[in-house]
Amino acid sequence: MKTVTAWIALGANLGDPVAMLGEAFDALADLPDTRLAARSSLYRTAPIDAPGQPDYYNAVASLETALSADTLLDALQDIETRCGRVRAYRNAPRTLDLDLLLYGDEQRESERLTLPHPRMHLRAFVLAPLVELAPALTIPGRGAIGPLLAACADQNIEKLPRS
Ligand code: PH2
Ligand code: MG
Ligand code: MG
Repeated sequence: MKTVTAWIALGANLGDPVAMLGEAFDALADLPDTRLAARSSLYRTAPIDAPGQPDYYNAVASLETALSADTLLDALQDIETRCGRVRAYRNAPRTLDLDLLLYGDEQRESERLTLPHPRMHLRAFVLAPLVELAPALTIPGRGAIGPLLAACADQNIEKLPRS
């Protein structure tokens, strides 16, 4: 079976975010034709572009998947819905947000899906857990994640001990 490495960002800032991210990792591990290859630590992070919201909890996962990028995106949205996400408005606080960051080295821009994720290279809450799991990773069109994370030093994030 031909598989691709996909990277997923997990985020939550309502309800019980730590429990929610645990459920989300379990749901990712249960996806068809997919193996959950690695999961990062959880990070407590100050909200970006979301003034006045509670802190987020963020993490990333890597998947080895035979699903297409579009089918994987459908599956991520299905998990969000099952976990109680309501799409109120852009950047509304959320029980669970699952973003497809990278699908192999694919670069594309469509109405539904832009790859790599268009803001991932600017966000410490994505880059720090990525550096934890894959320090040599590069983002197609953006470069190596280490220097990109160094450029986000002003963003407040705290790595939580693994439980
Ligand atoms: N997600 C957003 C907007 N702002 N800030 C943090 N710290 N973490 C997030 O996951 C996040 C955010 C929209 O998806
Ligand atoms: Mg999202
Ligand atoms: Mg998001």
